[in-house]
Amino acid sequence: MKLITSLTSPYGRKVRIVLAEKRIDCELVLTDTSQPDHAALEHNPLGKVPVLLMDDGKPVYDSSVIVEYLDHVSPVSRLIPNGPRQVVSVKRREALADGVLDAAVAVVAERRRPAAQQSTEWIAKQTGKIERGVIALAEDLGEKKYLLDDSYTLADIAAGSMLAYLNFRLPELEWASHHPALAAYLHRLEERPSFQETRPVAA
Ligand SMILES: N[C@@H](CCC(=O)N[C@@H](CS)C(=O)NCC(=O)O)C(=O)O
Repeated sequence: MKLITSLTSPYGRKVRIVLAEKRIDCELVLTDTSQPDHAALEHNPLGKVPVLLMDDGKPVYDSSVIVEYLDHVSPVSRLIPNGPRQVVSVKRREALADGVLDAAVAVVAERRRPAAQQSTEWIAKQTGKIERGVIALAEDLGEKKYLLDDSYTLADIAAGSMLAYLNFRLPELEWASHHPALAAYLHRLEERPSFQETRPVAA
């Protein structure tokens, strides 16, 4: 298998953490989606990373589909528990984390446009999604160790990748000072080898 991604994509990081936790070998193919002919375009009409190429070359996207596939491919360290209620608990939290990321990525992209073309209303709307999403996550976590009580799941990987991306690209949001229990949770997650091996690299 091959994973087309960048080292800064938080969605790609979620997949890389899952690969590490499940000890699945996968070649990384690094690409830069800001270039007109980047590698993902040939396999994903949306032109987004990550894209997983299965052994027969068939592409899988987006990140939520890839991680579900990977969890089924190997029984090592199951990250999506059995049972419809458990599955939906994990996938709903992954959707929340990915939705916050969509807003964060939109803010980062908007800020890269020439100053005169940037929309403060658009940035404020996206920032509202980020703030409400982080509050919902903090309330959900409460004082628990993981989002699903004592079980480390895909929900924690998605949440950890998202929170670390906020620190990486939007540190001025200072979410950690408003949510100390969530900050301690991220700190615990970042001690895991899978998180340490996949830290984003400034591009
Ligand atoms: N829902 C997608 C989002 C992927 C995404 O937005 N990736 C960004 C990089 S962080 C990208 O490829 N952007 C390039 C573009 O949208 O053209 C997923 O979960 O994989």
